[in-house]
Amino acid sequence: MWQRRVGGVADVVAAGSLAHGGAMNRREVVAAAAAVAVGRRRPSQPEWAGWRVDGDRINRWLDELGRFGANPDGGVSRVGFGDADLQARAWFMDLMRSVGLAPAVDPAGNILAKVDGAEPGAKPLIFGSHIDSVPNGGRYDGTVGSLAAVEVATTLRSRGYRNRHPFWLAVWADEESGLVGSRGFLGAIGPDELAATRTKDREPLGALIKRVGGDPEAVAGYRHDRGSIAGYLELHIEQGGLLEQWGTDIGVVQGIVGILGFDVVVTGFANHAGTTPMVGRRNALLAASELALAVDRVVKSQPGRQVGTVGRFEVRPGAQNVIPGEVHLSIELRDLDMAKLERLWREIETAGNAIMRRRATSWTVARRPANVAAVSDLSVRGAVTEAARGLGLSSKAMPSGAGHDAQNLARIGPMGMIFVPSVGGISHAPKEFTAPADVTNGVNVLLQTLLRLDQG
Ligand code: HGY
Ligand code: MN
Ligand code: MN
Repeated sequence: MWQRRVGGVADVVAAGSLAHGGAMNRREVVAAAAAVAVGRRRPSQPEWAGWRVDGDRINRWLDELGRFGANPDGGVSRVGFGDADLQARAWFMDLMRSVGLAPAVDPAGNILAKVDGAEPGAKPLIFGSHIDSVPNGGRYDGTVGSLAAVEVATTLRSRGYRNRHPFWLAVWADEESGLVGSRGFLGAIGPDELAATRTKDREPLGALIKRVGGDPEAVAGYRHDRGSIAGYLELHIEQGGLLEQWGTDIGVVQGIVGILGFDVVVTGFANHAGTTPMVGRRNALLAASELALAVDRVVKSQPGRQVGTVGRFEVRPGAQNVIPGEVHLSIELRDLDMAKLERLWREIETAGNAIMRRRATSWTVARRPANVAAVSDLSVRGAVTEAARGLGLSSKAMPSGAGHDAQNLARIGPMGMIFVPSVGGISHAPKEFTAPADVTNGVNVLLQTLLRLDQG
C-alpha cells in the first residue's frame, strides 16, 4: 500500500492501488484517488505504452548502492549476510520506504515489498533480483534488477496506475552462494542446511538468516507452491558479451543453466619439504591440481555448451617449506541439461578416484544444493519481445550462462528474464559495467512487460 507523502488522501485510495505519488501535485493526487475509488483508473494500452521510467533516478540509485562494500578498484565486495550486505539491505529498505513501499523481511531473509492488487483473487506478479555480490565483484550484477523494481513501482505510482495483480518486489537473500533466499521462498531449505556452517561463513546459515531479520524457525513451514504466482520477472545484466557483439539492446532469456557445485577436500600428508624424499610423498596439492585438470578435460571431452570450473583452491598449511597436506577446492559444472551434468560429474568422480589412488591421497566431496536449470515461459518471452519492440529497441532470444533466482521462481510459475548488455562481457569482476542508457532501456522493458502481464 502506498501510504506515505499523501496525507489524508491515502485513506481515499483503495488498498493496493499504485494510484498516487510524490511526483504529482495535490490536485492530481486527489483526482487520481477519486478515480480509483470509483474504479475508473484502468488506463488504456495506448496510454501506458507511452510511459517511461526516470533513467537518471535509477542510475543515481545504482551509484548510491555501489558505495556499500566499495573497493578502490571500482567494484564491490558485498558477500551475502556480511556487514556490507547488511548495510546495503538497510539502505535499500529505506529507499523502498521513501517511495511509499512497505518492505518486510520474510522468514528466509528476503526483502519483500507487497502492493495489494485491485482484482480479488489475482495471484501476485513478482519482480526483483539481489544485491549481494561475489567477493571483488561488480556494481551491476543483481543491483540493476533490484533497483529497477523500485523504479518501476515509483513510475507506476506517479502515473496513478492501479495494478490488478498484487505486486511483490523482491530482493533475494544471498543469491551468490546458491540462490539461498529464493530456495527458502520455495520451501527448499531444510533443517540440515540451516544448521550447517558453509565453507565461507563462520556461523550456521540459520544464524545468518536471523541476522538479516529472517526467522529460521519459520523457514521449515514457509513455502510457495506451483501455481501460487501469476509470474516472475527479473531484469539483469547479461554478464557475457553476446548482446554487445550483436549490437542488440535487449536479451530475451530462453533458459537458465543448471549448476552442480561441490566442496572438495583433498588430504595427503604434510611433511618437511627438505628432509622428505620425492618418492613416496603424499602431496595434496599435486593430487588436487590433477583433479582440476581432470575437470577441464572431462567437460571439454563432449560436444555442447557445458562449462566446468575450479574457482576456489586453498593450500594448507600453505608454507614454502612444508609439503601441502590438504587442499580445499570447489568444483562447479553448468549446463541447461541436468542429466548431462550428472553424467559429467560421474566421470570426474571416476577420474578423481584414480588420481587419489595413484598419489596416495584421499578426497571428500560435499555436494551443494543444485541450482536446477529452467526454461522461461513462452508467453512471458513474448511479452518481453513486444515490450522491447514497442520501445523501439532491438531484441534477441538467448540462454543465460549465469545462474539466477529466476530459475527457482520458474518452478512455481511463469518466469521471464530481460538482459541488458555488459561492456566487454565482463562480470563478477570490478570492471563489470553497463552503460546508463542500457540500464534505462532495460528498466523500461521491465515496466512495459509488467504492464502487459498485469493487464493479462
Ligand atoms: O554464479 C552465477 O551464475 C550467478 O551470478 N549467481
Ligand atoms: Mn552473480
Ligand atoms: Mn546476479
